[in-house]
Order: sequence, then C-alpha cells, then structure tokens
Amino acid sequence: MMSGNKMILNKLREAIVELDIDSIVGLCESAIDLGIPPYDIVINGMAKGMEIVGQKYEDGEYYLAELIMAGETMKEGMTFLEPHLAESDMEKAGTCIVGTVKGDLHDIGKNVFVSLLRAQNYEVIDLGVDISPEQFVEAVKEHKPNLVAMSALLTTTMVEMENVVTHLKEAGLREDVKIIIGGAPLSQKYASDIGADAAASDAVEGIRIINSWR
Ligand code: B12
Repeated sequence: MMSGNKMILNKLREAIVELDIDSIVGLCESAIDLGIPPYDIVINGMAKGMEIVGQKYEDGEYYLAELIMAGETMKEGMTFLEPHLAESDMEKAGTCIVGTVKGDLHDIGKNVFVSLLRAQNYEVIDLGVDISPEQFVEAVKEHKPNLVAMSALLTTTMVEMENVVTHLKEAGLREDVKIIIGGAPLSQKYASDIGADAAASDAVEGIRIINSWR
C-alpha cells in the first residue's frame, strides 16, 4: 500500500501536470501537516510535475499557455512554502547574486534554486532573466557577494556564462566570489572550461555544493 507521504507527493505532481492552481496551496498545506520536509515537497512533488509538463511540451501535447500556467501553479505553491523553508533564527550564511544569462528567459528552475538558497539563510539578490555580463558585474560591485550563480537552459545562451566570468576577471572581482552555474545543458567539464567553480544539474545538488564551500 502506498504511504500517505508518497500519495500526497503524487497528488502534488499531478496538480502541476493538471495545471490545478486552485488546489496547489491546499495540497502543500496537507504535505506540511504530514511532516514532509518542504524540500521534498518542492523536489519530489512539484518539480517532478514540471518535468512531466516539459515532456508534454516537447511531445507537442502541451503548448505555451500550459507551460506558463504550470509555472504559475508552481509559483503559488512556492509562495506558500517559502516561510516553511526559511530558518530565520540562523546566522546569515552568505550573499549570492543570481540571474539567468543574457538572451535566456527561462526562470522556473532558477526560482526553485533561489527559494532553496533562501531556505539555507543566504541573502539572495535575484537579478531576474536576460542579465548581461555588465549587470552581473555591477551587482557584484554593489552587493559584494561571496557567490555568483548563473542559470541557462539554452545551448545558445550558455556561452554567455563565459562572458560573465571574463567580465568579472576584467573588473578584478573574480577572486572575490565562487561561481556556480546551473541548468539543463551544463556539465562539470564546461564549468572548468569557462573558469567557473562548479556546475549543478539540479537545484538540490547546487545547494549541496555551495554548502560544501562554507
Ligand atoms: C518552460 C520552458 C519554456 C518557457 C519558459 C518559462 C519560464 N518562465 O521559465 C518558455 C515557453 C518561455 C520557453 C521559451 C523557449 N524555449 Co524553452 N523550455 C521550457 C521547458 C519545457 C521546461 C523548462 C523548465 O522550466 N523546467 C522545470 C525546471 C524546474 O527545471 P530546470 O529549468 O531544468 O531547472 C532545474 C535545473 O536545471 C537546475 N537549475 C536551473 N537553473 C539553475 C541555476 C543554478 C545556479 C543551479 C545550481 C541550478 C539550476 O535546478 C532546477 C531544479 O532542479 C524546457 C524543456 C525541458 N523539459 O526542460 C524547454 C527548453 C529549455 N526550451 C527550449 C527552447 C528551444 C526554447 C525557445 C528557443 C523556443 C522557441 N523556439 O521560441 C524559447 C527561448 C526563449 C528564451 N529566449 O529564453 C529548448 C532548449 C534546447 C537547447 N538545448 O537549447 C528546451 C530544452 C525544449 C526543447 N527540447 O526544445 N521555454
């Protein structure tokens, strides 16, 4: 027989796939009441649903409208979960600048990463999407972070990550920060090729790497 935890995670996954924005908060609430860690609710519940939605989009079964709706549904759930993810009595773990690189508008995965990072008590400055190397450099000058995290989901935009590293070097700021890159098309080899410190293929792995630097 399926456990209550597994059942509610399946329901969360289904709610994302069915674009059921009206029931997502209630399901997240039930999962919290069952004592499921907020991390699991995101990664093993809602994000699994997003994977299926992505697959349906690629198969031509879902279109742009469904993708956006699925993203909105996930956002509703994340908004509810954020206070549960936060452990505010902890000391600040560090400061991280986050952005999706120039030319790339994908932000669902980046937003998952941002929520998980905030839950680890990092101060996160989320620059948003389509962020130029100049904007990354400006933000590093202004906020003096110890981490820079970049997201890219397109093979055509991942090259921008190298431009950001180059601009940081030229500004004399490269040694002040650790750089992690994330998103589907990336690899550890690519990270070392462009002079970043690490690559992560999912948000939880990214958090694990960042925590190992503390
Ligand atoms: C949703 C989506 C869109 C949405 C984006 C909405 C939004 N607000 O983000 C819209 C419809 C706008 C879109 C547009 C396009 N898209 Co699109 N899109 C997708 C789709 C279906 C899902 C992506 C997603 O959100 N997944 C769910 C999240 C949770 O997963 P994730 O993004 O992978 O993030 C996880 C990890 O990668 C990681 N992560 C992500 N960022 C970071 C950062 C750090 C620092 C760390 C540590 C981790 C991390 O953590 C996350 C959680 O674990 C993918 C296909 C797929 N199955 O992935 C295509 C896909 C990425 N898109 C693709 C394409 C081609 C496009 C378009 C060019 C389409 C077009 N012809 O117009 C445009 C480009 C627009 C632009 N300039 O960016 C291709 C890319 C192909 C390639 N290799 O280059 C894909 C792979 C689809 C395909 N097979 O063709 N897209």
